[in-house]
This record gives sequence, C-alpha cells and structure tokens, in this order.
Amino acid sequence: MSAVTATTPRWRLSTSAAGCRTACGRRKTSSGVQCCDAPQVPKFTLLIFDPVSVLLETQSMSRYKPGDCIEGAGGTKAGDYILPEIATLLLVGPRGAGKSTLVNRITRVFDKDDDPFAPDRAQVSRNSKSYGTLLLWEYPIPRNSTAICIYDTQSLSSNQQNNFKMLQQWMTKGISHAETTMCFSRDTDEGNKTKHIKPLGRQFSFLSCKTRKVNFVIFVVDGVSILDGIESNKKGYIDILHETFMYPFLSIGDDKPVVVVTHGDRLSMLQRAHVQNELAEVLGIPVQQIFDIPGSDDYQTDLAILDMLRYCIQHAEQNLPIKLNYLLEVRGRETLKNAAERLMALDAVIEATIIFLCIMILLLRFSDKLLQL
Ligand SMILES: Nc1nc2c(ncn2[C@@H]2O[C@H](COP(=O)(O)OP(=O)(O)OP(=O)(O)O)[C@@H](O)[C@H]2O)c(=O)[nH]1
Ligand SMILES: [Mg+2]
Repeated sequence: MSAVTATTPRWRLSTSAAGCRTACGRRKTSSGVQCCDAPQVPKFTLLIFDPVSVLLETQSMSRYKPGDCIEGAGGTKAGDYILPEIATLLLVGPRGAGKSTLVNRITRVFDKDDDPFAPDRAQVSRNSKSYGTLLLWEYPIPRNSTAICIYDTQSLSSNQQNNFKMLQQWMTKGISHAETTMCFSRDTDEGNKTKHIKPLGRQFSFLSCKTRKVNFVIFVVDGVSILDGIESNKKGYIDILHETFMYPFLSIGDDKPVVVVTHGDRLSMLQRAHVQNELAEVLGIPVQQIFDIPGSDDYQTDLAILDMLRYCIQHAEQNLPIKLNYLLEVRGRETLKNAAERLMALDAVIEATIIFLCIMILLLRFSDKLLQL
C-alpha cells in the first residue's frame, strides 16, 4: 500500500474543520460580518488500496485461528487462555442501520477470492414496512470458517429498557443461532405506529445450536441519520446511540464496541469526516475505533472491512480469560518464591544466631580459663 497526499477514505480531520458545520465554511469575523471561505477541506493522506494488499489481508484473515492474536504479555502463550471455539462478533444497532447489509458486505470480501458469484446471505430490509431481522443469525466469516462468526441481530427499539434487557441477556447468557431472546414491541420508521411481534422463541430448536459467548461487539450506525440529527439539532437518535453505546454490558473488559458507520456512499467526503469526528466526540472514543464502511464495492471499503475485523479480533483476544491452572501455576510459582525468600531470610537469622552462640561459648571458655588462673 503506497501513500501519497490527496483525499482519503480513512481521514483524520483537524478540530477546526470538524467544527465547521456549514457546507460553505461560513465563519464570523471579529467585526461580526460573515465571510464565506473556501470549504475547509482537511489535508488528507491518500492510501492507495491496491488489490494485492486486499488479497494478502484477506488471506491472512482467512487463516486466522482463535488465539493467533494473543501477544503473550507477561510470558503467557495462547494455551494459557480460555480460547473460544469460534471468535463471536455481535452486530448491534438501530433499525435500518445496515447490520444485515454489513454481513453481506463482509462476506463479499472473502467471496471475491473463493466464489465471486455466491448469493448474499443476510436478508436486507427493503423498505420501512418490513420487520427487518427478527432472529439472531450466525454467519461464519468467510462462509466455511470455523474461526470467526458474526451474529446479525434484531434492531434496537426506541424503548431503552427493552434494549438494555435484550443486550444484557445476549452479553451475559450468550447467543445462539436462530433464536430470539425476547419479544418486545418495535417501532416502525414512522415512529408512532407500534407493531407487536409475537414471541418466537427457539423457532429452529431442531438445529440444537451451541450457545456462544460474545467476544466483541460491532456497533452499526447510519451516517445519514447521524448527520440529520446533527444538522437538525434533534438529539433523539444520537442520544439513544450514546446511551446504548455506554451501556456497560456492551463492553468486553474495558473495551467499548467498535463503531461502523454505514451509508457513507450517500454523503460527501467532508460530511463523512464530520460524522466520524462528531461520533468520536459524542461516544468518547478515538477515531481509530470508528470505521467508515459504506455499501460501496471497492478496494478501500474491502480494506476498511478487513481493518475493522482485525481490530475486533485483536481486542477480543486481549480480553480472553486466563486458564485457572495457569493462574494456579503462577500462584504456585509465586508461593514457592516467597517461601524460598523467607527461608533465605531465616537462614541468615540462623547463621547470625550460630555465630553469636559460638562467640558466646568462646567468651565463656576464655573467662573460665581466666578464673582458673
Ligand atoms: N446507500 C446505502 N444503503 C445502505 C447501506 N447499508 C444499508 N443500506 C440500506 O439500508 C436499508 C436497511 O439495511 P439493513 O441491512 O436491512 O439494515 P438492518 O440494520 O439490518 O435493519 P434491521 O434488520 O431492521 O435492524 C436497506 O435498504 C439497505 O440496502 C449503505 O452503506 N449505503
Ligand atoms: Mg437486519
């Protein structure tokens, strides 16, 4: 991947550019007169995404096995951790944010290498009347993988209590393929009509799917709705995102979810940068944790997807629990070391006592001899 100066998909904006909310870059001068500057286009560094780097990264991700990203801090090895059978990533996001589309988009990156004409897997909501995704659905990534899977989920509703209950259940009890964990009312896009969905339970219980512990969360948000929220100053959408994102059960260890911004193909570069910066500020995370992944089919999107997957896997592995016998082994080693240290200290005391006693005996003998004289 070579770097030249120009415009880029993975931009980093200066604060002044991010703060500029008007399209023409209007600013107030000291005299209070508004002047219209040229649009504040930030300095971007273009990363040219060539097919070879995408191919290499795809192959590297396809070879991944749980435990491969463990760095071995403090002398630990992959075998010292409780590795998941399959690294499990959970998609969370509002209605129509593009979770199912993202599953198809991620799959396509790997299909290019394996089967370019394979059909899409996840069902995408075509209009606001459709219910959207209703069941938790497991998608191995790539299709035949036994190392990584992504769970597509039903959307968040405008009822935060229901969202929190659902998320807590997923994050604490685990998730399994073809299951709805709870039934609750869901808003339509018009906002005021509410449709009640009957409990579905384990519709496909004959599949007897394994329950998976979530290893990392991917928080999917629609860039267009965020920009609308910012520009119309209606905080509703952003507030729900913020509250949900901050929900402690969504964090794995200290790691908050990775954020994927969709619908970027419907925004200008500057708007996309603005959304990214605004999200970083609202959610209190670095921009490196936010991935701009539009529906577009190009190498830069492919690389952003691979980048995002790698981020998830690395952070998931940083938070894997350590095995009990490793802890006991370390404890045992520490206890032995402490005991040895204590013995050595005791040894010194005993030595000093023996020397003292010898001196005393010598003194006594010497004094006896003196008395006999
Ligand atoms: N232009 C554009 N459209 C997108 C993008 N992502 C999703 N969409 C469209 O947005 C609509 C909703 O997408 P879905 O993937 O079904 O959204 P979802 O989050 O799975 O929705 P629920 O299942 O209802 O929670 C569909 O019409 C998609 O084609 C994107 O990046 N760009
Ligand atoms: Mg969906």
